[in-house]
Amino acid sequence: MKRSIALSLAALVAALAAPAAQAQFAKASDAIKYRQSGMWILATHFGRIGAMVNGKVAFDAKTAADNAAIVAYMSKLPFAGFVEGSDKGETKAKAKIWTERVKFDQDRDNMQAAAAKLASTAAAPGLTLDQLKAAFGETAKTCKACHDAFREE
Ligand code: ASC
Repeated sequence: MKRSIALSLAALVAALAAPAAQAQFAKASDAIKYRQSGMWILATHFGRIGAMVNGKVAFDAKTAADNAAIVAYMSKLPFAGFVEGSDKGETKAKAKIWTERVKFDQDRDNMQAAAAKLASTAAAPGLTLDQLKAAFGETAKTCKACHDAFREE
């Protein structure tokens, strides 16, 4: 028993001491899968708002607010997946993410701020379609700016 606890502790210490990539993800492909999955959920809920903005689906303030809250939450998740060494593999991420990290992080911050504003706008009483359109448009710009710079076609 004591021995197995000691071994567990040794394993834990080793795990904690591993590089960040290994601490969070067993392998680079897991990090890629993680960020792509997060982006997929993000885009799905953003797209549901987009359908309203584009008149494909009837405007409904509660649906907009619900989806925008998910967008704001999901905007935070994918970035943990951009670990060192995950520029290779089944990914459209450009290698310059890791050499222009300051700009990448600024683009991330811009998107997360726009997503938070979209959520607060959508949740405010008396939301109009025009207000939703404006906040959606501002957020879409931040998605595009980062994709143009850091994602392969
Ligand atoms: C989406 C989606 C993106 C962004 C981008 C905004 O719904 O999947 O990548 O919006 O097109 O310009």
